[in-house]
Amino acid sequence: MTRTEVDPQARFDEIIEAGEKVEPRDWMPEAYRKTMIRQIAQHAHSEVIGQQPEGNWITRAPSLARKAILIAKVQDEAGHGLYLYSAAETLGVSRHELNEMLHSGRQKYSSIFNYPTLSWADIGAIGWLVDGAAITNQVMLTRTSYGPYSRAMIRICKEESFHQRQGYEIMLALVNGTEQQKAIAQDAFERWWWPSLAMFGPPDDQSTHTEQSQAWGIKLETNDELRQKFVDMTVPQADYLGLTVPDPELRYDEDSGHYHFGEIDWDDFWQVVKGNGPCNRERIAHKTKAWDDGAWVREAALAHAAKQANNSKGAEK
Ligand code: BYC
Repeated sequence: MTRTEVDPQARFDEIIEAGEKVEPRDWMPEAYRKTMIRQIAQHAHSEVIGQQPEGNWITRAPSLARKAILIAKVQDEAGHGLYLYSAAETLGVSRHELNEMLHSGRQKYSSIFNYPTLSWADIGAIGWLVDGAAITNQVMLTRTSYGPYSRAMIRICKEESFHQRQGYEIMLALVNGTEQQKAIAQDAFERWWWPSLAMFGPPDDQSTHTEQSQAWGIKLETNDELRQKFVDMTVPQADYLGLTVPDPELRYDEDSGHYHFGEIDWDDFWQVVKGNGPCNRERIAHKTKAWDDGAWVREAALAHAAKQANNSKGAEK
């Protein structure tokens, strides 16, 4: 083989080994491309579907300021979806195809968005716990091996930190309020705690993709490592709020310097992943309807772009 004919697999391995980024123009193994499409698409779909549980409270936010903040947050999630669909498109798949795969159940979105938002405190709990869990995972992903995904993550993480703070601040206001407000904060915390821990994915010994994804530098930490990091960070925050973690087995282990926590209900997690959670059907029905209702906008935008292109061709002549 001549110097100019570098073996593409060897070049790919070199990039991964050196901790450099794989870029869209680079050769990559087909299985790497498929894994990246699966993960980025699942992530994008989660951002977009994740607007629904929070959007549910925009009309009922308790003040004008809270409403404005919540609108901004939900809008950010739509923006995250757009960065991520764009990153996925660099792998040779269209946003249209990805949406079709989501609607037909061939692609997933995060389990966490299949639970209902029953009170205003749920908006606080989602920001604090769900965005907190998301950041724990996404800070790792800023260093992931696929360039466009890692760069999207840097921007997303900055916005997620604001989201987490706004959620914590809602909880802080509630726990410093009336007895009833404290009670709804505790109730929301209890309902979101376990699903937030499950959000990190199955235990390492049951995770299908972790080993290969670690070898490719896609995942730099495992599901269990990230879950532990999240628990260690969040329990002291719950203590500060005066909320009780709904886990009788929770205790701080002096030797390891970590919190020990109880068993997650993995049957419930898999039921939700399979489509049988409390809100799966509603979420997909709503998402599909929005996609169908928006078809005319996409068609009009395409017709406009074609007209512009035609006009500029005419001007060139
Ligand atoms: N839900 O081998 P594993 C946000 C699936 S949104 C559903 O460990 P992997 C926000 C997994 O797909 C942020 N399915 O997989 C937005 C696989 O099935 P398939 C969302 C799950 O990929 C709005 C099987 O289980 N964040 O922040 O190595 C408002 C085995 O799992 C889940 C991301 O999407 C789950 N929770 O690791 C507020 C992060 N977990 O695909 C906030 C990007 C696992 O073979 N994604 N499965 O059929 C990742 O980092 C990884 O994909 C995961 C899973 C850590 C989630």
